[in-house]
Amino acid sequence: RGFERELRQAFENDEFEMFYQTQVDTRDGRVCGAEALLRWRHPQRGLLTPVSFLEVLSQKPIATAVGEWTLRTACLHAKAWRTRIPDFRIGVNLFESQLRFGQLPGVVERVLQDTGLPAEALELELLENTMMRNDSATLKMLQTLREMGVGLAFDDYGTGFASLSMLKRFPVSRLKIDRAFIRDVISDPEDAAIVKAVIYLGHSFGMEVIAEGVETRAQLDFLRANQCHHAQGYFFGRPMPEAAFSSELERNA
Ligand code: G
Ligand code: G
Ligand code: MN
Ligand code: NA
Repeated sequence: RGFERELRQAFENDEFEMFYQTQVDTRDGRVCGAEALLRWRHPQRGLLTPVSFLEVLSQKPIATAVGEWTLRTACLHAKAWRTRIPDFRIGVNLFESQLRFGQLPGVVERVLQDTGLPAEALELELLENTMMRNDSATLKMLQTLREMGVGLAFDDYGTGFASLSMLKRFPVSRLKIDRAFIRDVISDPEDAAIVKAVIYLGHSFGMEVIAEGVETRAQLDFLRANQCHHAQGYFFGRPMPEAAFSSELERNA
């Protein structure tokens, strides 16, 4: 179809670009990582966020190539940022198709080798629908990645149909609390209860927990008071191009 051809052309023309959003340690406010976020710099329509193209892209064969490119680009940038922040980590979102053919551990290993980024510095973000595929091949692949030292984050945690037993079955190393629960966490006692429960749940499983969508000081204070050690959101910074993110690190480090 037309849109698929357009996406393929865009990829070949280098119109895709990675943006980065800061992740901080709530205990001391230090920058400890970033999430890599895909953007399309469209020659006519300007800068496009994934909402306008991700659904189509993710269902096309080209998603696997784009996914490998995002991984490689993000790892290359993160490698440079680790000279400023030695324990800097980079989060990279995966397309479902990247888990389909069993090649992901090999791809990740090659990218880490080529870029010189240590495995502990990479965290792959998975949506529950990816893990809900729930076949033993996917599970084995995720275990291989964890054994390599790569982190696995459960993205948008709490909004979908994931059962608690998935936390037992899958080798997840971090929960990302969906921003839907953070938005009203100060005013809505039910959201507050959910957030506290997810923090407790994650820690009980030996996982790290990061809150998404933090926009205010009050939300940050709540998270810190409840032992949520990591946070991400507009309060700390918007997603920004690589050069802008580098300058921010220079100013803050
Ligand atoms: O901030 P943003 O509008 O970029 O995020 C929109 C959604 O697109 C998020 O849910 C995020 O998980 C997804 N997304 C952003 N970048 C990537 C990417 O590089 N690969 C994949 N698979 N998903 C991404
Ligand atoms: O789906 P995922 O959580 O991976 O993608 C993050 C999405 O959330 C991106 O679209 C990003 O631009 C957006 N985002 C990041 N921080 C905030 C925030 O503090 N508030 C809101 N409303 N959106 C955010
Ligand atoms: Mn994500
Ligand atoms: Na999310």
